[in-house]
Amino acid sequence: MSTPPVTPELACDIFCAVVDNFGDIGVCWRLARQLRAEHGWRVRLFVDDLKVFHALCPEVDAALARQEASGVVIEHWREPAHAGDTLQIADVVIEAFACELPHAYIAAMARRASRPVWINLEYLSGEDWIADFHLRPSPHPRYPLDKTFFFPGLGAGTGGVLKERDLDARRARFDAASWWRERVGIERPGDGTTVVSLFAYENPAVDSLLEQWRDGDGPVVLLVPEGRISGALARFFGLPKFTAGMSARAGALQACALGFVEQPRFDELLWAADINFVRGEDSFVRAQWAAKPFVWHIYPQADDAHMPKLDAALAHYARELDAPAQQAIARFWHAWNGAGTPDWADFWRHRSTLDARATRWAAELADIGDLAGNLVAHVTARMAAP
Ligand code: TRH
Repeated sequence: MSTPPVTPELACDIFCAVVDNFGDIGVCWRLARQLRAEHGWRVRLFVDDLKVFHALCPEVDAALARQEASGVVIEHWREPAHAGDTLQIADVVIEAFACELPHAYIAAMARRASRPVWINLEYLSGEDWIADFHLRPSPHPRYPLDKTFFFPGLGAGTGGVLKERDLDARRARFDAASWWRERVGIERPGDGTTVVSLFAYENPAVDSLLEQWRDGDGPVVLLVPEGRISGALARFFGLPKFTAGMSARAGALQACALGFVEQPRFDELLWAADINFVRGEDSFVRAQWAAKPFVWHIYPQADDAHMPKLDAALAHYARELDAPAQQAIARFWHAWNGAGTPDWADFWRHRSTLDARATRWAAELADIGDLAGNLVAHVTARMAAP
């Protein structure tokens, strides 16, 4: 649900430490743009790794200490003590994924006449306990400051997930034919072909899946953004590498490697495909808004701690499906995450059920309200409180 701006000039600082890959900055960059564009907030984004940021936003220059893109001020967060050249403390401070704020900054927050609203934005999870912990305050041990835990989630009572106001309209306007010519360099495949997008970490299950697509009855076009899975594609096709612009064929399978594109264009890949393999956090969310069947390669954690999160997401997404479809999707998602061997035919025979569910699920998820709007509503209520 969208909320009008609290004040046009409300200032917000977002701190983001890039742990690995693209998800940390991916989420923060999307949130920063949305707070600026849709809620009129004045946003500064502190990021410790501008090279990774550059991949998502090519206009970011990794050599600059301070710059601006899409109306957001971007500061290179160089060392833990650095928090901008001046210690101007914003009205709202968002610490993403429990990255530690500079001590000098926290001390200055405590000195500020009107205390900032301090939010710890957590990682997304579909687990039930999220709703109980969402918006819980945690007092600072030394300063008169409260930090509030903001939990993105897939169910009622959570912070929801990010969704731009114009996303559905952009999806409706998507010109698939032009996209295929421009990005893949071939004509859009006909209805008899299954188009699969593959954004994943290294995955031992991919060889078996590639074999099944190669030996299957129907043609499959596989779109693979260059990245961690590209080596497996190269080995499968007997190529030295599988980089942007390359394509390869084997049996019923044609694979095309795509270059990494700026973040706002990533959705187009998901709209162009019939089914999307996604990973981490942000692409997982975008696949849900694409309203197409998808398979999640969850970020692997020690001791299989990620498996309950995978099952919690399945419980939301696959609820309502009949038992055979529910079991097939669970088998396939588990196999893609290391438990078993993926069986494409067993999974894809439920295609029409999965198509219909994907559309309904996108509507259900939208009912929770978008994360940026929910965050703004929370801050507005906090600031209005006596
Ligand atoms: O890259 P990810 O695996 O990110 C992460 C990190 O590993 C992080 O540490 C972890 O905590 C988190 O997952 C859960 O996957 P994710 O989250 O999907 O982020 C990928 C981003 O890259 C997403 O914002 C989309 C973007 N992207 C582009 O902008 N252009 C592209 O061409 C592609 C393929 C992706």
